[in-house]
Amino acid sequence: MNLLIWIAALLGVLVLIRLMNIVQLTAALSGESEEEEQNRDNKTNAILSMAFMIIGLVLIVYMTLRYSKFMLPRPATEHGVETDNLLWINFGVIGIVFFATQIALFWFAYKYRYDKSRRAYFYPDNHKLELIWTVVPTIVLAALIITGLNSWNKITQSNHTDGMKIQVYGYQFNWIARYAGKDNTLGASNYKLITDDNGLGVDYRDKASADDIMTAGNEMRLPVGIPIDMEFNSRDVIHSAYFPHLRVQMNCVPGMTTKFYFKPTITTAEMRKITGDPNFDYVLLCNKICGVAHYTMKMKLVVETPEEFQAWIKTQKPVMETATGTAAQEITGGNKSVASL
Ligand SMILES: [Cu+2]
Repeated sequence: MNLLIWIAALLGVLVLIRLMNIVQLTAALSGESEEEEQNRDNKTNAILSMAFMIIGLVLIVYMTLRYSKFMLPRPATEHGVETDNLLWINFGVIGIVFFATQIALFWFAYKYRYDKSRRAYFYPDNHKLELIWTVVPTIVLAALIITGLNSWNKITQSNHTDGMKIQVYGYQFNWIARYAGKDNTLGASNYKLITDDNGLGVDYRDKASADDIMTAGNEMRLPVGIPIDMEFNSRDVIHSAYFPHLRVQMNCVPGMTTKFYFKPTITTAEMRKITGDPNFDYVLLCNKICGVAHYTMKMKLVVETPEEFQAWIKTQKPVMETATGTAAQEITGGNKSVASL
């Protein structure tokens, strides 16, 4: 089948070449000079390039409007509103420059196509023009970068300490979430302690780990309106924790802890109303091509009221109970009662 398509395409090209030969022959027979013929070709190409520009630009506008429903819904976090604004300012600037340069490019090609009666104008340089097209983009880019950096610093500043501590652990190929529990302190963890039983390498000797909670099943939850101080780790390769609707993304790097501080503002139930999709769910995805099953790294995220969240977290098991004995026993010297602290 493929071979047939290729042969058909090849035959099509051959037919086109023959057709062009015929056109040339008829032109020669009708006594048209080579120059006249070139002029005619130039004009045809100039008109075609204008048509290409108009159709292209119209299609860009049409596709953007037609498929905008596939864009992310409005941000479900406080900082997300700010990053979205930055994004749209960037799109605006890029859009204006794109339309201006494309129209100028095609218009010049059309307007200044070869004309026998026109002499080329020798115009080697213009310092004023060069100054303008250097200074204006410099100012615009500097403004974009400085406002972007300011926002980024505000979002990632390190003195956030009031947030609920949650650790998100990436591994090939899924996620684990660990909540800090009542003391809001995550027990120490160390990659050297990772075993089959203790997937996060939690140090059970650290009392802070006693009330840490690990989520069961492929789901994590967050309370709405409460600041979250999220830590990210990886057990193997670099992953990237990506909550598209929360506008949160952070690399998970083996051997180091990265952080993201944010505050969810819209619950899953509210977002279902906003999007008009009764099956809408927030997700945590991996945004680094991390291996063969990268695409399966997906965890459901539920954002709910603090009351609903509290009710749910009570049903989750402490990390120590999820360790099936040996690991916790070894480290605590067989003192399993630590789990009930
Ligand atoms: Cu991954």
